[in-house]
Amino acid sequence: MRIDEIILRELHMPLLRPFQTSFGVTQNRRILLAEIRSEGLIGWGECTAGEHPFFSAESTDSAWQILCNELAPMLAAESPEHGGECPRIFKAVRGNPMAKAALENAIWDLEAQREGIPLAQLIGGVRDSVPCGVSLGIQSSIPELMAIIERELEAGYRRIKLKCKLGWDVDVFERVRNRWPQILLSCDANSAYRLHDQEHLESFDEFDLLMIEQPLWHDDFYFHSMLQKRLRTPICLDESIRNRRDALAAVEMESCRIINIKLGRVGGFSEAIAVHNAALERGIPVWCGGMLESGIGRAHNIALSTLEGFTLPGDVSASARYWAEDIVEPEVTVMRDGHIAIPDSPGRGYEARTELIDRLTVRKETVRAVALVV
Ligand code: OSB
Ligand code: MG
Repeated sequence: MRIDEIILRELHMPLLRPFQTSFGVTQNRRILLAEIRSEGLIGWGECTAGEHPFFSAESTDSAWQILCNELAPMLAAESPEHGGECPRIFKAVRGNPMAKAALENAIWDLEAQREGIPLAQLIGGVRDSVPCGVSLGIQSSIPELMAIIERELEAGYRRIKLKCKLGWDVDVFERVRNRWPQILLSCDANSAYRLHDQEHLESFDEFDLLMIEQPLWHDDFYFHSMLQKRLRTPICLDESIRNRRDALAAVEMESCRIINIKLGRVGGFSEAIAVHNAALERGIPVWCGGMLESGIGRAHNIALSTLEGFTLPGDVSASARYWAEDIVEPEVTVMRDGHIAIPDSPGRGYEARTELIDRLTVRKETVRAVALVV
């Protein structure tokens, strides 16, 4: 595949509602998109870094720097045939998985278009629809949260995940469980707790949660494994799992019983598939995490979720929950049964709305292969 040009953009996209986690509040997303033009086709990828380096070390600004000055020139010089070649091409650059994923995922999208098949099919997906859950931020009151849950269940979502921290956990779980004894309910601490909270975390067991996501340090396996021994509720790791080796270590040490796979966090489709395969072989269920993506990242998450091991509802939900207007056509919608249907057109299956993208763009940089003049 000859790469003609790589266009990098930063878009400003205000969320419909602020999203609060234990590490902060997000209101305005600064989203980086990679557009790769190759032989008449266009692949798109999204960098899922946050505005600040709070979830992981990457941020919009650090990823922009690495994309423009390191990764895009490397990729343009190589013209890979397959998305699976990207990890080798980017190997010299340590870390920066979200920046790498933006480019790698755009190459997978291009490859699927060139083959004339949906991206889900290219990666070996086995589902024609994927079950969806919602991730609900910390609210200013329990009644507000209850009203939101009611609405999301009404819309068909099959799992409710509550962001939590000290002061927004057991009282909330109790109220929600009393009202909805049967629903799939989970929580995500984003590393809000420490070992001295162990007894408090043990008290979560009575709420019959599907899982507790990343209760302890963002980079830990050992203490999660100590904690898992004391809990009936499965631990799910998100932040800690950066690659297949991490997944193997976590499973081996019994640090978790469930794994959240995020394309950005692991550096793109190649590593996401490798994590999935490792988990599947070991009987560990996985699900697809979300990072408040635009429709481009969302399209990739949907394709990923079609792999066999994605047996739990993911944090992949409708565009209209996040944006007044999404940058893809059609927008991502969820059916009454809480599933998203897999598109059957070639590539990612959701068209980029280029005029809207141009209107939302605040900076843009084009990278081309340096012509070899002999
Ligand atoms: O930990 O899963 C997380 C959003 C930003 C950063 C981290 C996380 C999240 C979410 C949002 O939970 C999921 C979504 O995109 O709806
Ligand atoms: Mg999480």
